[in-house]
Amino acid sequence: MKIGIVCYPTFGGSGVVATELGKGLAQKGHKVHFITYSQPSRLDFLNENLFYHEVDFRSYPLFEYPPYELALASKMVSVVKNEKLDILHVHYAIPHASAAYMAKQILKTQGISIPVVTTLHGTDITLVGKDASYEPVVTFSINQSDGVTAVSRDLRQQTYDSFRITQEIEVIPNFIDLAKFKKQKKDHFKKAICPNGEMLVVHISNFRKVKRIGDVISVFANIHKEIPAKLLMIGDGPERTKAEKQCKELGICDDIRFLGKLEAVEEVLSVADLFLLPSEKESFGLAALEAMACEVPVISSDSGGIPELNLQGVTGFLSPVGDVDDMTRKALFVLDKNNLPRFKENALQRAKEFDITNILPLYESYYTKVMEKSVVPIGV
Ligand code: GMT
Repeated sequence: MKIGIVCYPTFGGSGVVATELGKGLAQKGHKVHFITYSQPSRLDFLNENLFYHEVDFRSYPLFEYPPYELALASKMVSVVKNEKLDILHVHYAIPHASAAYMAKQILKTQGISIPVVTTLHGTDITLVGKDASYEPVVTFSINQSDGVTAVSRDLRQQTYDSFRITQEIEVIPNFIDLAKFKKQKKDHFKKAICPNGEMLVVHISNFRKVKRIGDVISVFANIHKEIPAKLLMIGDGPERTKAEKQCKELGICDDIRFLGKLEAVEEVLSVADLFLLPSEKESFGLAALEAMACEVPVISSDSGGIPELNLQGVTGFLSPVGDVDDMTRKALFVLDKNNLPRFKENALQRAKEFDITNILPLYESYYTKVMEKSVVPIGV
């Protein structure tokens, strides 16, 4: 198959999923063409089946906001035509689904038919997409897609609840490549961070409000009162400064380090004992899956699609959003030396269910189904 993948090339979860999907498909022999405004951060290996097309959007004195969506649609038109793509798969509805609709209509006038699959990732539905400034376009472009997938059952339901959807939405969960993303032996690293055998707690996100970074610090501060522990904060974003201030106020700066954006998060996760994900909303929680793949149990909120991944009392625990005390109690239970090995093992076993080898075939057969459905009968 010749597949065009459109995504945000940044550190966000949707970009990571799209890039890993493209890499996996390329390894299976499909030709995969990425169409993005810069090279996806994880598109790091050379493969004869992988191609990258940069969307060039020009600035012009008249444009306060350069019309990225138009440049993207134009690039989609040229890549579909020149590379004779079979299908376009866009990740994150805004603005990728509407740009794909525009490209599809332009191509139709040239006698070219291209099926479009839109994958909904989370905030494109639960936050930004719902906003009145985008909602009509999001609803329209989801309904005009030839196929729509959501990364969890909860996100599918939220989409049906928040938009007037006439499409059937298929759930294809996020995945991880366990052959690459796994616990590494990094004892020296653990010794450097936790010289006195402290427990290592980790949080990874883009530090937006929705991640409830303040709860991460509060839960850690409570753990720290009870047992020797260190916290590593990985990622960056608008809430970081506030979180650093909170650490200072609590007087625990010496035991918390903000590492910023890191490429090789598996190196840090390999030495972690617990992962915190207290998000307000989370359609799936790819960061938690990455932690579990490195044998790290998870204390999370029970919001969105997280319960479809993190199993209560098995791979960690879930608490109501904002219930810092409950999260603390559960974190201390998991970190108890008599319990930790069992939770670590369970986390890994659960992560294996989301291995790329199980999920990639779901996308391949979904593409085939959509392509078969979209074939225009001769004479119509
Ligand atoms: O919100 C983020 O962390 C980024 C966002 C994205 O689309 O880039 O992540 C969403 O998609 C991820 C991949 O499908 C999911 O694992 C995240 O749960 C989801 N984030 C939210 O729903 C807040």
